[in-house]
Amino acid sequence: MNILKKTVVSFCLLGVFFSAYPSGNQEESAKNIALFIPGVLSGNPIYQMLEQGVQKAITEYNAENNTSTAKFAILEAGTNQAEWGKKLTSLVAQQKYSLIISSNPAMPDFARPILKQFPSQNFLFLDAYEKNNKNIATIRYNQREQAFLSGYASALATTSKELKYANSSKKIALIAGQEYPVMNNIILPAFIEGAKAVDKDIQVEFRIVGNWYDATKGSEIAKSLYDSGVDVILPIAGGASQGVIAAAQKHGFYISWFDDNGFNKAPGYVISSSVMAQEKMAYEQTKKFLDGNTAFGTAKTVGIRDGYIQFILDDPLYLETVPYTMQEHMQQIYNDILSGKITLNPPTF
Ligand code: RBF
Repeated sequence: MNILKKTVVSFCLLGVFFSAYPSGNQEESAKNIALFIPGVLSGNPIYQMLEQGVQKAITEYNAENNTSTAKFAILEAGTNQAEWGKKLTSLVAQQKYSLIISSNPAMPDFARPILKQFPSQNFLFLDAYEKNNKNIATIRYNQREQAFLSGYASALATTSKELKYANSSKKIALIAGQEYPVMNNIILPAFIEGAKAVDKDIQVEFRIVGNWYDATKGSEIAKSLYDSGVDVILPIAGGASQGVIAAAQKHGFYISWFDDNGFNKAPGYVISSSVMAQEKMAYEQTKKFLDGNTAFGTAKTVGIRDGYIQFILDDPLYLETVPYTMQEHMQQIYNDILSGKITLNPPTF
């Protein structure tokens, strides 16, 4: 039923999408942007931030230039990844969009074969890394820093004597939507690295949901981890993360949150938020494109020192939930990365 609903919704959106913009003249099409969501917006802050940033840039551009030439359309490609290539191809085949914006590490793999057929299409991919492709601009976040801080906070929480649900098991976990190279080679290893920097005896469990929407499965996995002694979980599973949060509130364990500020998702249960400035990045990069300044062919990595990775240290719910000594430790490690005392570059693989 749920899947059926999702399919209907994406077809409706597709309908709007295909009929929204009659083919314009050359100048108009130069400002026509398509936003390709590899998944669904609902329950996925990473895509919602992307959409908000692009929307803001378009609105601002039109207001500043007293025009309506900049337009954007959204295609939600849905949760069936087997269809993404086909959907992206039909989007490109319309030859209506001077730029296709998207976000996730797999996007260059989908774009590359399409470029053979449509060599003039340009793409901007955030949360992705593709070097030396003249049609593609990519910017990824330093997720070694982001996940290291999550691991560090999770380890401080599990070993804390002052946190109500911490059981000193020294067992924490990461639940991911699926396995992919950035998860296996950067995020998980850095989560472990951060945890072990606090206490080398911390044990890190890793589980996979198998998709980015099944909250029931997320909840079941979280419950079984909790039963085995895990008291802090980092969910990176899109809509399925909601199930992990529900389990935390039901059984009593902590959540380490990723990508956006998650403290108000379950007040008292969220001990950290390690965030990426995806909305800001989408806004800036869309503006840059509208001004004709996108650096196609480049691959950039941005992190804490650039202001695109942050660890939330001042949210009232953080200050309320987390013991003062833990806040001090987090501030210290954050400062050490910011000052360059600790360097955490993402590995190449
Ligand atoms: N993250 C989400 O939050 N929601 C998604 O639907 C989602 N889908 C993904 C699909 C693929 C093929 C890949 C490689 C990653 C996906 N991610 C998704 C993970 C996302 O790119 C990022 O790694 C995490 O959000 C952590 O920052």
